[in-house]
Amino acid sequence: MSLFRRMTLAAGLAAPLMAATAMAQPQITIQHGLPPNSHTGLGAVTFKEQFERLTNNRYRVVVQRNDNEREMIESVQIGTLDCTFTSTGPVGNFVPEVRIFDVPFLFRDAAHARGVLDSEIGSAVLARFPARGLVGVIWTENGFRHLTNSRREVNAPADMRGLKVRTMENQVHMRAFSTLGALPTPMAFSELIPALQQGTVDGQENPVNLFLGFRMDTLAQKHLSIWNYCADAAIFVASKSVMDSFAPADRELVIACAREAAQRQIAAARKGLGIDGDRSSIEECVRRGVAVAELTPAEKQAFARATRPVFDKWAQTVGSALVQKAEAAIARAIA
Ligand code: TK8
Repeated sequence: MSLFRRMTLAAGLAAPLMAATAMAQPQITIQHGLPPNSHTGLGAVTFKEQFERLTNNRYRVVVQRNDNEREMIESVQIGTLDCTFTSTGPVGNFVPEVRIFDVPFLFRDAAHARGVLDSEIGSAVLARFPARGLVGVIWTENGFRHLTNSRREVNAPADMRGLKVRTMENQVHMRAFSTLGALPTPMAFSELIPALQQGTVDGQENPVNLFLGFRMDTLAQKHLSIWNYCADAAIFVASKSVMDSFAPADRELVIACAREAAQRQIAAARKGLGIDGDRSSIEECVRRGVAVAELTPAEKQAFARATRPVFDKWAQTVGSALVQKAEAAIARAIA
């Protein structure tokens, strides 16, 4: 159990005492995985500002960082944490249908991914959360995940053979890497930087803005493949028991504030990546001496075909109606 988790539990135990003295202003805690100046930090702070303002400070919102996303979702599920902005990374372990958004090379670009998240597929997946004690309030974005490694340029499936790559604790991602002949090593984000420092993995995959923010280029990650492997959907997840305890009007405010926060988070996650013409993040990688391989549509299709069995495996774990809709989405993606 991490120090952070112990602190969260300690805060939970202290709650009844605090409630007696501070009945007037209940507290909501939101956790997210990255530093305050990141896109998730911006999302969490926006939620805090909006919710406190729109409720005339009837609530106090506390923002905390926790770089173990599985732990956050577990806490939200049992109700010791109120809500979180998380990537979909470990969410499929709680709501299996979410894994559709982890299927590799499913989405062509940000607009395609956004269209599917906002479509009935996105809503159908959110509808599966309450049965697991969670409320999937709104889809947001973490940015496309791209591969970096210390060993070689990667622009074809064969280049992946034997690469030891840190993945999230996500079965779909792990299977994608093993299907390509790489060696997936799942761990929480908190363990990633030490693993790169110690060279226990050759590579990792994350949005470019995270790669830059954590200076992974200084940790031997000299090769970057812009391959749009996964349009990392992120999500605002709230505890169902906490949401149920709110008056309907306050519940609506949670949703409205999460929507506002998501919009700012999405804009920050996309910044500099070539969407809307701003390529500053990719250019910064080049300036730092990273060898950037931007895969052509044909090269990406080779990866989409090579990882197609991952879709079939995913399909075994979810309902057939969702799979049919996803089939149509994937057909469009690799057509
Ligand atoms: C935090 C995520 C997370 C993920 C990971 O919201 O574990 O690689 O990418 O850090 O951004």
